[in-house]
Amino acid sequence: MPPVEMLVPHRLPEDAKVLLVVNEGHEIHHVRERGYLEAPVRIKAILGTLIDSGRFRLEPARRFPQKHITAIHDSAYVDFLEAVCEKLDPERPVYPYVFPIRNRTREPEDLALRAGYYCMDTFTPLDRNAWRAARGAIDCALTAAESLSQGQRLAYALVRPPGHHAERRAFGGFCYLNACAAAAQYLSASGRVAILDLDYHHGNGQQDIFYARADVLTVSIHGHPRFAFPYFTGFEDERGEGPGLGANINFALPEEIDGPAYRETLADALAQIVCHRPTALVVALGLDTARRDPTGTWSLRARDFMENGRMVGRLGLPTLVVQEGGYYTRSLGRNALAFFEGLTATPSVARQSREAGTRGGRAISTTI
Ligand code: SP5
Ligand code: ZN
Repeated sequence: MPPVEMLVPHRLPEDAKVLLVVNEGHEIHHVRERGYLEAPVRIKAILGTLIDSGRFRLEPARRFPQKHITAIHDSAYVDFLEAVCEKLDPERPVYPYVFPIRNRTREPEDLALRAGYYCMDTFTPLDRNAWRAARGAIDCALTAAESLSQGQRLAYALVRPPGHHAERRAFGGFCYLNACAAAAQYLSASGRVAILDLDYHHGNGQQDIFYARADVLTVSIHGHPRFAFPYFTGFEDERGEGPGLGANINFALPEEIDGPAYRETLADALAQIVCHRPTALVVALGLDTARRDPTGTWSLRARDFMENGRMVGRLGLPTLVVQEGGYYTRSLGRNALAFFEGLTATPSVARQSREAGTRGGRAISTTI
């Protein structure tokens, strides 16, 4: 079979394109410390490749009320983030350094101590624009989620800072607000939802947020916490609690994994998602599973991302993809594009784009 890109018409009709919502203001959050990998160039690298492909339709983000954030985050945490970030000197980010591992009952007054009260590591700073940028990412994810609820079958929230490490009341791992969780929460108003986290690092944020919920399934495929961040979560015996028991599934994989081995686990994860019978799927797309990623140890290549996308697309679910990690700038664009080529290559997605009103003859389905 020839490569997928040769099978798809060069100019897609607008309604056959993937809806793309980009966090326009993301550059305001820029931690300039050497070695801080979560940098604005990540979005630029992906966006350039996507635009050149002609397969995406850009839509501006709409503003959503704060209640969508407090639906998934503790309101004291949200107030803290907003108030503190606005107060900071733009040149002076605050790094947490003391953590309440013995007693969490009293929130300290001192700003740097409060940072530790609400944080899980020492490398994710609070800075002047972290709140505003993270809020922008939430608006993008919600704009894309809303489009799904209006009949769009596939949307991509291309955002930074990432969100999947942000828990109900904690930031860390370069994340402040959990955009994929906000989108899943939004979509859960109209039916069961599944989150599939494909980032190299465990999706502890949405695990924490939905741990006791049966209606939102959280699945994560990641490097085993014995060697991979966030180190203290992501074990396979974390299965949910109360009504949510069984609705959290972790696949903790070894340090070395290639494309075929990864797909064996992905197939298991997708089978679990089918069992949950969701009405919508949120994919937390980390590209740090790629070869040469400085935070990961795996070796996926563009063709693997395409195959992964193809497998996810075969579920035939309305799908929202939210960008998470991925730090090897040179391959970010091609790997993201390959994932979407795979996603849109499936007959089921093509069938849906016909239903969504794609003109006959130019539909993706006619070429596959
Ligand atoms: C969203 C995501 O992929 N987060 C990944 C977090 C993994 N971080 C690895 C730890 C990096 C610590 N480096 C400290 C650099 C600042 N001195
Ligand atoms: Zn990651």
